[in-house]
Amino acid sequence: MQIDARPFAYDFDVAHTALVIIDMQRDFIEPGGFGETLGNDVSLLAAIVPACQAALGAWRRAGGMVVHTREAHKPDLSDCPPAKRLRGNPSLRIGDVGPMGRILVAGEPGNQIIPALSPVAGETVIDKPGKGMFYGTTLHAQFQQAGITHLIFMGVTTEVCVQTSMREANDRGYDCLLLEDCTESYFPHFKAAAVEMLRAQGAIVGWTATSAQLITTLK
Ligand code: C5J
Repeated sequence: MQIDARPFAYDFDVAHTALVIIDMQRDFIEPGGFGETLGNDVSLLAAIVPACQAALGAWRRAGGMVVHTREAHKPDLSDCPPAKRLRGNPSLRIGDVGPMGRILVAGEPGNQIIPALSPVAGETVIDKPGKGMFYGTTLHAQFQQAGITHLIFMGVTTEVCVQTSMREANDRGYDCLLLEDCTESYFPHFKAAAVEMLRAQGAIVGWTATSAQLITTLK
């Protein structure tokens, strides 16, 4: 299959491609969660949910592999370096109790994927302690075992966990495509810059396209 992507056409086949959904967690997307507590307008991120649902629905119908990631630490925080915990808002750090449970801790209500994009049986769910999806996870081995060579990305936030994961994937040899309308940042100019730099210099990190382009291609 081929998508008329930017900066040039992206070729893939569903059997060797995974749809990767980065950190669409309640704490980042829902009002009253960690993201809002930090002073962010979460409605910006919530606005991409319908496009994500449409792309995920089409991908599921096509029978492709689906991976959901969560930024999540163990309850004892043994996988959270002090440098990460000490960064950010001193009154609400990783592991502290926030509006939806302990911040970025596995199993807490806010750490769950939003109901609109809930994983279904057979889909892979990865808890990652870092911003990138390969750091401290078995995902690369899982992709190799499944014969995955291409990755299509959605999720939040564009310039943090999405971009880091795409860069990690690019270095491991995957051909990566980002669905532009299925990713968002609390800072729109950060999203715009991240999208530009990922596809610059002849797709130095990867390609970009829209969910509509993917859905049309899969039909
Ligand atoms: C993600 C973050 N998921 N911004 N985390 O991007 O800290």
